[in-house]
Amino acid sequence: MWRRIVCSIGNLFKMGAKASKCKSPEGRSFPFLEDKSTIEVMKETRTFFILRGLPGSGKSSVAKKIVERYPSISVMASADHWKISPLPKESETDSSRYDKLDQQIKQCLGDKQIVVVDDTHHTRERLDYLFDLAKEKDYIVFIVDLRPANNDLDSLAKSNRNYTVQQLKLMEPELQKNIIPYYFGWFLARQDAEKMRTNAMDFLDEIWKNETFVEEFVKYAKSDSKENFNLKEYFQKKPSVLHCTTKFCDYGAVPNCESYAGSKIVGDSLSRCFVLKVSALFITPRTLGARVELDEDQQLLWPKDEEAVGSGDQVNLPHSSRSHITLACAPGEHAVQTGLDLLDILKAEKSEAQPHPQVRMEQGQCCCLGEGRWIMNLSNSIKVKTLFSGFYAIKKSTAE
Ligand code: 2AM
Repeated sequence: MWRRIVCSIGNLFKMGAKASKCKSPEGRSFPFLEDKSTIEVMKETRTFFILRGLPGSGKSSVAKKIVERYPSISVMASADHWKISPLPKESETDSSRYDKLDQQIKQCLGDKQIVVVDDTHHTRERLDYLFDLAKEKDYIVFIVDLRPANNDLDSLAKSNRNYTVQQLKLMEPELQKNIIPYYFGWFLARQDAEKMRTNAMDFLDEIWKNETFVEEFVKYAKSDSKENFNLKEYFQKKPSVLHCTTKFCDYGAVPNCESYAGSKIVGDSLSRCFVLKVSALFITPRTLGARVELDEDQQLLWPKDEEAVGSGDQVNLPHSSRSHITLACAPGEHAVQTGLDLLDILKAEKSEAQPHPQVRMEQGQCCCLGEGRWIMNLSNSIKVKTLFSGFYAIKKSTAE
């Protein structure tokens, strides 16, 4: 009966805790209800659940289970509670119908870490409105699709006397569509994101004390005032939620993104936690980023068609070499540049054209690759806890 967010894989990583069997009493499985590691990370993260499906598909029972699983940090906002019918009367507008529910949702965002919205969510307009609310408060969105087994609307209508098959059929086509996000990725838990930000700032502070760096970097930085150059001010454009992109989809416009979004591995991994290994920090005149080295299981989520890394070049890099977290960008630069800078650095590191100057730093060995490109390979890698999901809000800001 339920699709999309299901946890059936034999776990992709463990945080010391043993992966639990992922079965709910009805035989359905959800990492956020059953998987110990995911539950721990959920407690450190802000998540916004959008339960989606026809009336009677089981949304309310899942919503109830989420709230029971996370007492005191979660809240449910339900359309039923406010007597909102999924099919409006002709005289009704969405804004008046949803007024009370939306007031409740807005009040809960920020107040509670986990907000669960129980409604059919069968119109794109409504979803976009909720995606925006979640984005404003930096919540990670989990869409949970609940679909009737074999599309059996007759049984659903029989068990749910408020609706006829015809009415269900009006809502069904939209609910059959997969919602393709702007991008899929691993979103860092709040404390771990803070840890990464602190590490990045410490890195900037320390490297700025090194004369070799200052002299080399400032030459290439895109700044009119080289004398008063300030490294931290230069990198002040920062993403509000740190993440490691797996697949950029542009809401479906990117080739092959539908097959990625519909793949079993993605379906099995949505809303599940993963621990990523950060092995290096790097800086260029354009971006500041963290290199992420994926383990075998995490690589399964890396798009197969992505690399092509180095094709046409002399230096070939392994699959998923681009995986990274954007920490900040220079003025006028977009986050997408960070991955390109990382690939460029890795290729330069591999090429034997010239010896690279090295600087010893507190967290590791820092290497200059010319043209303002520096990478610090960490002596001790940093582990960051993340949740896998999509970013769905319609992009407005240029900082992402
Ligand atoms: P990032 O992964 O380097 O941070 C939204 O713009 C997110 O999708 C950003 O985080 C960005 O980069 C990533 N992104 C944007 N355009 C992209 C593209 N063409 N290819 C891959 N990732 C992209």
